[in-house]
Order: sequence, then C-alpha cells, then structure tokens
Amino acid sequence: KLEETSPNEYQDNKFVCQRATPLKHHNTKFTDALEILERHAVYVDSTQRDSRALAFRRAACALKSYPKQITRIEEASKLSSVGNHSKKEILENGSSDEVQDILSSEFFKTMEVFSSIYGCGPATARKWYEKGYRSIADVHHAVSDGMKLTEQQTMGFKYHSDLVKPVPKEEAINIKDIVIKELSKIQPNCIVELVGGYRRGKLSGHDVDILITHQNNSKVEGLLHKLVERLEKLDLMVGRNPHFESKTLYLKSVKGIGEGSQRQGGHMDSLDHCFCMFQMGKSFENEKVEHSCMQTTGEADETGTSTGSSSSEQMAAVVRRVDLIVAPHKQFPFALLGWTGSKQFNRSLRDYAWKVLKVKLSNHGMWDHKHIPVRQVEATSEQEIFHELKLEYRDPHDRNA
Ligand code: TTP
Ligand code: MN
Ligand code: MN
Ligand code: MN
Repeated sequence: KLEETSPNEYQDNKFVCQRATPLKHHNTKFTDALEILERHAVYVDSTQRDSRALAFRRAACALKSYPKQITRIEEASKLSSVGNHSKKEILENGSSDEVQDILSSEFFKTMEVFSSIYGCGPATARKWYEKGYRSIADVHHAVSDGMKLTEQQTMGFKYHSDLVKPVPKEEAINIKDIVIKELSKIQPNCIVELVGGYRRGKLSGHDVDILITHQNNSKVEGLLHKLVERLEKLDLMVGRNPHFESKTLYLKSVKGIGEGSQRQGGHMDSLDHCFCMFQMGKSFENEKVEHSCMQTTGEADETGTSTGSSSSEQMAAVVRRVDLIVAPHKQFPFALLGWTGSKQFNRSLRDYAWKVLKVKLSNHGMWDHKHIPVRQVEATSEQEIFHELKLEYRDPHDRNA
C-alpha cells in the first residue's frame, strides 16, 4: 500500500496536496526528529511559526511522502523542501546532539508538559515558563495565589490525567453512535461523520471530531444548541462547575454563516461548533438520567438497556474531548474536507488554491477571484472540490501531511 510511486518517479512537488501523504511511511526516525525541532522552534518563538518551525514541518512532509527510506544524504538533497538544517538531522541518523539536547532540556520538557494542558497554547506555556513555573504543581500553586486561568484551562487542569490519554478509535465510534442516537430524537435524518484523524485512518486521537449536517437547511439552524442541551441533560457532558454559567465549554453560533469565510490563513471557521467534554463509561448513571429525562419528555419507547454503552459498565469513567460541528448542507463538503485535515494538508491545499488558481478555499466554500466579480464555486462532494481545483483526488488516508 505504501509503494505508490517509485523513488525515481517521485517528485518533490511544491505543494503537499499534490502528492499522497500516507499515515505509515518509511522515514519515521527522521520525521520524529524533525517534529521535535519543529515543536522546539514553536516553543522558542510562537509568533514566528512561519519561518523555522514551518521549514522543519515542510521537510518532514517531504520525507513522509517519500516512497522509501532515505539512506543516503544525496537522496534527501533531491528534495527541495529539505533544507540544510533538516539534512543535518538525516546525516546524523535522526539522533543529532541538537535533538538530544532539546529532549533533555528543562525548557523543552516543561513546555511539553504545559502544552499538554487543554487550553494552554505555546504563548501561555512560555509565559508560565518565564514566571519560573516548572511543573503542573507550580501552576496550581500560582492559581491558589490568585493567578487567573481561562475556562478552558481550568477544565484542562481538572481533567488533565484523562485528557492526555489517547482515545481509541472504537471509543470514538461509540461516541459518534451516542451522538447519532441522541440526534435522531431531536432531528431525524441527520448526516453524521467522524472526521479529524480517525477519518485519515488513525487508530487513536487526542479528541473526537464529529461533523453534522441535514439536507434541509431549516433543520440545521439551532440544531447544535438542541443537541448540546440534550447531551447535558443526559449527564454525558462534564463541566458543571459553580464558575460556569453553562456546562458547555464553548458554544459558538455565528449568524450569517459564510460571511467571514474568505479570510485567508488560520483554520478557525464560523461553523456552529461546540468544544465539549464527554464523560464516558458511566453507563449506569447515564441511564438513570435518561430515564428521568424520558419521563419529562414523555418518550416511552425506550428500554433502559438501549443506551448502547452496557458493555462499558465495568469501565472506569473517563473524560474525553469532543468537537461537535454543524454545517449547512451546501457547505458540508467543504467542512468535511477542512475538518478531516490534516492541518498541514489543509494549509497546503489553501495555499495551492490561492497561489495557483486565485481561488479562496475555506471550510464554507470556495471563491474564484480570477473571475470579476468574484464567483462562488459550488461542489457537492470532496471529489468535486479536488476536481474544481484541478488536483488529483486524495483519499483521506493520503492526507496525513
Ligand atoms: P484536530 O482535532 O485538532 O486534529 P486531528 O483530529 O487531525 O488530530 P488528533 O488526532 O490529535 O485530534 O482537528 C481536526 C481538523 O479540523 C484539523 O485538520 C483542523 C480542522 N479544524 C478546522 O478546520 N477548524 C477549527 O476551528 C479547528 C479547531 C480545527
Ligand atoms: Mn481530532
Ligand atoms: Mn478537534
Ligand atoms: Mn489508503
């Protein structure tokens, strides 16, 4: 499955989206090292993401789609994305002194710990590091001395030990099935897709991304609010905390969807989106709540055993990050493409679309700027989007840039 192009045919195409980047590749020892260098570059200067960090990521991407293991430096020299600094890593077989020094440095280790906290990006991690904090306990101490955390960080600390545990694909599917089941009670015939890394073939992830739509636009409006309300009632969501008005971590619903969509760069969009946390493996309690909930809503067709989580009774409760996204049907293929990722694949796709075709691509749609006035280009599937962009279609499994 890996060998799609022979090394001779391999072209170091300028844009990552012009070639297949499978999940499993032949140069892990180099890409692991390059990813350390990239993370370190971000930690050192998170405002300069575009220079050093990006150079390492580009090099890693070139190696990920190279159809065989690089054994000689001359091979790497043929790849224009692999700069001198990255080449040095290959010369030293992925374990240069530089990488070893980074890995053992207090700075890097601390930044890794802080960055593992949900809601803590490199800028905050850096701020804490500069204040002299070196551990989660140090931050806790600062908080008890009055340092303010954002809501997300508060949740991030509270459930840190759960949130650093990878989510196995089976559990992601289980969460998707719960969402489908609860949605069907609010709004029949929704279309639900598990997106993010799982759709690209990953067997575990740091969160569960679920994209929802409905053929009828009037059914999409307000759908996320109703769903979140229902999930909260079932006690599937955590975040109940005297400091929060709602149990929902973050729910945004922007009017005039698509308005802000022509912004370049970044991957944030204005789709209805809820960053939430699910409490999994508490089937007994969930059922109890569902029963009392059913009495008030008058639903009588359910038996207590059909929550779909009966097998998880023995399982310890664990909190999982879930992203719920609702897109209007017309925008669904674009949202699907965007939320499938990878981030780097999306970046390259947008970069390519704009630089080569003067087309602005976002999670909402695409707009042809060569055409005056600017013309929106519609598509009803991911295949059609690639076709309009004059690109060979890439299966989600080949978007692991
Ligand atoms: P993530 O869940 O951040 O990443 P992932 O699923 O690829 O990896 P992991 O297994 O670690 O969870 O985001 C999923 C995709 O969604 C990612 O390619 C970027 C995209 N995205 C958007 O398009 N808009 C957004 O607002 C966010 C947060 C992500
Ligand atoms: Mn994800
Ligand atoms: Mn996510
Ligand atoms: Mn495949």
